[in-house]
Amino acid sequence: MSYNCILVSTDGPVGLITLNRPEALNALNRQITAEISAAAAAFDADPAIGALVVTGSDRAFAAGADIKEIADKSFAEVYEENFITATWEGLARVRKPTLAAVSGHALGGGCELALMCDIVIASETARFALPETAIGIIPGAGGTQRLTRIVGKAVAMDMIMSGRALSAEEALAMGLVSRVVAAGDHVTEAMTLAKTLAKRSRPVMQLAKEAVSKAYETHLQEGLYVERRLLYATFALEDRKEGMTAFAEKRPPAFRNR
Ligand code: CO8
Repeated sequence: MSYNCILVSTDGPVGLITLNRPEALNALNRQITAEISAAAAAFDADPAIGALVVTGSDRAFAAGADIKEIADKSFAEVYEENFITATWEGLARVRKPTLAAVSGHALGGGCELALMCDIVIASETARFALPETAIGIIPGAGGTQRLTRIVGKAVAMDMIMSGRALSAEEALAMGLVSRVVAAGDHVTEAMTLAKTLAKRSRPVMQLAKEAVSKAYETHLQEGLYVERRLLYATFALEDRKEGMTAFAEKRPPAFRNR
């Protein structure tokens, strides 16, 4: 299969997916999310592959959902398209070990994409944030659920309500990431770790993953369902339209609370 928005390669038993929309800081449009999910599913099904690494560029892992693509959507459209569920969640469904190698911006959906992976390796330049409320929506690809389970209510509320960004070191202290490495070393570190994991027994790794995931996924599906309904509801607001239009026009938003 050929892809337009991602680069796909292998190094021995490790599959590497590199987000490749540099003109938009790897903003996640429908095509790139579909391609990430398709590539992840293909690696998951490939018996030669034992682990997957997902990365972006040095400047941006991903700067969130593509605001320009969704700016004109209505509630009916995002609800009918089942916007997130339809293409975004392929990485979360992979049964083999998944690693995110993050440098630069991991914002909104980009942060959520990293949180879908089992292990997050950060470059010291990485910054994690959920800035959605500033443009009139709420996180919708697991941010309110996965982040809260990892960092707890206080930090999750702070990040989601204020858009506060975490540095790589803060993310390490709070458990979002497991390793911080020097700028530029994140992919090498992730690939080296992925090769180690890929050499272990496949079923044992999958069982370990399933067991750890269960520790915090119980009731997650319910939480994700509620989150999605509430995200779609923001598309009924004039303020959501204003937030995204203001971003595209490079001006501060003028919210009218409706
Ligand atoms: N969407 C679309 N385009 C983007 C995005 C984005 N999220 N982020 C950056 N770009 C584009 C810019 O518009 C710009 O394009 P152009 O050159 O044509 O103007 C290009 O990428 C480079 O960006 P900047 O010039 O802004 O670069 P800076 O270094 O000045 O700033 C930032 C980098 C801080 C990352 C800045 O671009 C920014 O704030 N981006 C938006 C971040 C954001 O708000 N992300 C959250 C998006 S919402 C989300 O992820 C919710 C997920 C669920 C959605 C479900 C919908 C139903």
